[in-house]
Amino acid sequence: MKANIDLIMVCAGSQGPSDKAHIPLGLIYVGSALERNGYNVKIWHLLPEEFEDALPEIRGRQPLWVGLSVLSGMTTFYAAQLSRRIREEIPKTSIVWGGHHASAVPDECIRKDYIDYVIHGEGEETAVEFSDALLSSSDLSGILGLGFKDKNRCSIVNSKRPLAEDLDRYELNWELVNVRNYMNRNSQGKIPMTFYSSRGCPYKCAFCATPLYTGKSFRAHSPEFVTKNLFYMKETYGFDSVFFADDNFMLDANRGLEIIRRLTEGGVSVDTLDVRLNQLNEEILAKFRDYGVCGVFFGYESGNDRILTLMNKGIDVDYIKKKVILLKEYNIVCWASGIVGIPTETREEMYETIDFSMWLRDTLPEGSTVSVYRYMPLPKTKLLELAIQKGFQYPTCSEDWRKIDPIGPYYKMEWIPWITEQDEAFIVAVQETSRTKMLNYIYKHNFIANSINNIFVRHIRSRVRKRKLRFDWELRLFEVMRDIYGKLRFGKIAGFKSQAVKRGNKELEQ
Ligand code: B12
Ligand code: SF4
Repeated sequence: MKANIDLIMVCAGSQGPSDKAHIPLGLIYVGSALERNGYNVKIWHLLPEEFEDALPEIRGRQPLWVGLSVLSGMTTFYAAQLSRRIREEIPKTSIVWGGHHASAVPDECIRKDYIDYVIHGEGEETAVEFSDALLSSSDLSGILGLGFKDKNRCSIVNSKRPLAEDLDRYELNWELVNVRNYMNRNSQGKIPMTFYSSRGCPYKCAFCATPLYTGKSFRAHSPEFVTKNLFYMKETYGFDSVFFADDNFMLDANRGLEIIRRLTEGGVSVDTLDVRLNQLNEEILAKFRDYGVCGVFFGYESGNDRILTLMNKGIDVDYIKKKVILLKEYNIVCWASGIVGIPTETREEMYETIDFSMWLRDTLPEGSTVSVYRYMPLPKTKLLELAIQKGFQYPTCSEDWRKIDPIGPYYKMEWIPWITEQDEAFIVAVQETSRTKMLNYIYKHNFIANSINNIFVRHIRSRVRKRKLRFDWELRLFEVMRDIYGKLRFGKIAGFKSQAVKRGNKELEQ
């Protein structure tokens, strides 16, 4: 072995332990590439409360470098904290940031004193070239996709590395993680795993960061590669279902359907796949139904046409409605997601989205989930420019990133000043209650959970329709239900508190 390398998925998203249910695919790709090239890799998947316990073992391994996978938001803040602790504990080890945040703003990251190197863009090849160069103390200036500090501590960010065309050459070693940690039964009694079968998206939704990293052109694993890996996971561990987190699984419809067919015939059902509504038609939905595709995830984003245009979504409310009615006809369970708090969005426009989300919930097949998220201005996105014009305070340090989060834990949304306190309390209350559908997952008590949930949701809806902005006892009840859910599903209380709602309500009272 050439050297030890430790890779850490910093798991500090607002959804806490449930974020840890997703296998850290990015690190498995990077770790497998390093391992193939002679490095001894260990992957860690850490919640902030697990950082301290992991440090002694990392120190004991004396890694050549420790790599952190970092997303923008709360994770950025915790990744900075962890990096500082690694620096204190293992001062000789180099600290490398990779992942979406590091890729979006490598120049910002490399200036931090707790970051030695940044790998921006796809990490498989850069990580190997960088490790070899570090080991042999070679020149780093020619390594595409790398950011570093030169002898004078000046920050240098090398050019981007071209995106990989042939994804199949990235063989995956799943045993780099404890696969069993990612085995959770869903409401159908199946055990789904997250998989990413293609990269790239040609669309240009103004709020979305994805094409910045995965590129505009569609690059895909072959059906053989996908089925080989998923059948391996079925035979070895018992995963019998899959969630495709691809940017656009159905962009190449023939390939998508071929994968679904092969998987279904081999006993792996499709739990959910990310789609754009314009990729669905009757023929495709009929196939989904025949192959038993359980659900699709799509962004309806808004219930207002002006906002949809601003988002550059390329579809309007009528179009969404037509597709939703089709989904209902074919009885495809959906995960639909909307966003409120877009720059320039008025209160009435926001309410239209909330009303539309209730229409969606009524119309979509039983078991569907409709979630409304707060707008999160992501680095380098089109909408960020407008957000800044309208007063968004772009974080100047990693600490500030913790305030920017689309779900929780409910800091005051001072970073998007076009949202008033009152709106904020309302949005958060709607968000909280719209997520009660997660109780569906309590598979053993599905009927009871659903019944409680439905009564609860009916009550909340009538408050939303009447624009009643206070949700005191309802939110307390919701917190109890969520804690029960956390306990049953993850063995621990999620422990989220709706601070903003409480603060918002308090301020409304004054
Ligand atoms: C699955 C997914 C999740 C999962 C798993 C997240 C994860 N960290 O893997 C869950 C549901 C937990 C999740 C949560 C969130 N997500 Co998410 N998620 C995705 C999704 C759909 C796919 C990610 C994926 O698996 N890609 C496949 C792998 C192969 O690629 P990869 O992870 O990018 O890794 C490659 C490179 O980035 C790089 N790399 C990655 N890490 C490292 C580390 C090192 C050291 C190196 C060298 C290289 C390297 O090499 C890898 C191989 O090429 C993307 C959208 C997308 N299409 O990418 C959004 C996305 C990553 N999520 C996003 C966001 C904002 C979030 C949340 C913050 C939202 C929230 N607040 O709830 C949370 C944060 C959670 C957290 N843990 O911090 C944004 C990130 C934007 C940004 N600038 O950071 C994205 C791009 C979607 C978007 N809105 O545009 N997410
Ligand atoms: S939201 Fe989906 S379709 Fe739009 S740019 Fe992002 S990945 Fe592509």
